[in-house]
Amino acid sequence: MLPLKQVWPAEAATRYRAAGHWRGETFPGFLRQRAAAHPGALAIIGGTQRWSYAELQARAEAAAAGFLALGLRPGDRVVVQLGNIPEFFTAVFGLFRAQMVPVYALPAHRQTEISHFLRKSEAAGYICADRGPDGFDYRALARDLRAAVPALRHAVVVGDAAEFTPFEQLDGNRAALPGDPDPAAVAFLQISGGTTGLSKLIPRTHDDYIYSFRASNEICGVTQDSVHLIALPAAHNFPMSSPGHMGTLHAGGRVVLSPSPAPDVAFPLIARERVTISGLVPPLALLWAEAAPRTPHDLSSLEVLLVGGAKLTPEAARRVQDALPCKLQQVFGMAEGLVNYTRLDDPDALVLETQGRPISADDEVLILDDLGRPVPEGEAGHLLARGPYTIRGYHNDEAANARSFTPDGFYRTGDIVKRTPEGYLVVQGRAGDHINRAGEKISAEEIEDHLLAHPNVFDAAVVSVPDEFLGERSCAFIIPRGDKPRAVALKTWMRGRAIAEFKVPDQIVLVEAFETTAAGKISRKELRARLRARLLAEE
Ligand code: J2J
Repeated sequence: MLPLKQVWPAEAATRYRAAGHWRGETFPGFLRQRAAAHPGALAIIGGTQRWSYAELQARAEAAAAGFLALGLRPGDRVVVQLGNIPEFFTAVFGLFRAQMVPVYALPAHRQTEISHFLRKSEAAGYICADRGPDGFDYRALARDLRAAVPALRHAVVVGDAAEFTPFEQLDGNRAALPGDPDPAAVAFLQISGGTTGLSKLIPRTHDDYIYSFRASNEICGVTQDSVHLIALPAAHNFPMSSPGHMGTLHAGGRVVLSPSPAPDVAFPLIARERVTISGLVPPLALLWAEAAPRTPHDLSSLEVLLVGGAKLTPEAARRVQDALPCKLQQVFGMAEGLVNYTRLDDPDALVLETQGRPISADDEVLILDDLGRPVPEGEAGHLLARGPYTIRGYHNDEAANARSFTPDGFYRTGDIVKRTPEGYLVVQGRAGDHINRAGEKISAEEIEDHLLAHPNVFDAAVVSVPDEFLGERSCAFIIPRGDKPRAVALKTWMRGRAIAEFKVPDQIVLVEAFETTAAGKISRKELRARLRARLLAEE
């Protein structure tokens, strides 16, 4: 099994420790401390369950002992595919406690994605629920995974487990549990937005990740009095750490799980639990803004709404700010590390028109032109970042590492930004060809590869198109071969590829040929840009 590592140069690590960023805390360690200090305080509220810190800790310990009893070993990776249910936390803290490594998948992922995560991480286990809120049967997926990935030894299912291990019955000898992990060790693998090809795995350490949400708590005002509604998928990096459920648990606050971000589900929960903070992607923030003035539910407990994951335009930001009885905080982050926030006491101009500034004084940010030279202040360029919670490399992916990191350790974010005189970043767009569909990142290349597998597709180019609701939607340009495929049939066929539904192209346009220059071939990137321009000109 390839070892998991995330290594900062010794000089940087020493500096981050001396600055107090890395404090030697670990996930099992901080949960144990909260449970000892405030055993009766509520930690997790979801469905009909209301768990105190002591209860969460006890359940995590039982799950940890159960994982060991199954035959999983410390260091084993386990893909966790759970929605916003309390068992997500039992699973994840149970794995941490047993020194196993969660690999976070989203409920929307299907066999194509999950088998990639299993293989790339060399996982020995998979945890899912029996069914999703949409009725999808994850046990059928678990069967397919077992057949496709022989190294997968254990599938554990929350709810009706069928032939798999029932999650609820996990237990074992707690005396056999290992001690706490090394704070510098990799705690989990997060999933990248997948800008080129399939998603990459992001190794995050206890030290670096805990720093990112502990510092986020301070910036977002999260304390033990906070009640945080998790309306986005809990496994996504934003609701997990900016400041997210992990930040909230670290502070000793309360996490309320919403099975859906829709106002008719989230608003009653806000009123009932007196929610103080939540985080949303821009399209959902606009939905909330639309619904808030007419809702019978009392939203007056809300103090902060974080919006990020995709660009919130100044106009949209104003609508959100005007309609909701709380402060708007923009957040521009990435699972690889760097997170920027507008601050709660910032003037309107910054809150509405920028995506904030970095968390840490030790975040190093470069804005470079195409040739790698710093752009003049105020001009747009490529954003690169390095710092105490930005990774230095992906897991098991030399080619991606060579592309995505500079020799001196800066991560190339792929985002195009400019910096205001106050040092705040404004996102202008991105250099790569992914589609940011309501915060879900879709790699154009990955979708083109699927389309090219269709017998009647000669060539395919996938581009992003501005969309009033989603921010961006995907459009696939297809040159047919033989019988022209129908758009509906192609979409159905794409679904048959066992991919997340959000990756199925929103729009399909059949064309005779792709425009090429007199010189003949043009790059994929240039081709996508031209097709996008053509579509916009026609609309
Ligand atoms: C424009 N683009 C944004 C924003 C992210 C906090 C918040 C978000 C994420 C996230 C995260 C944006 N305006 N406000 O992990 O901790 C785009 C950029 C970025 C990419 C990262 C967090 N906020 N983006 O969205 O790993 O293109 O993380 O590089 O999913 O989302 O995507 P992801």
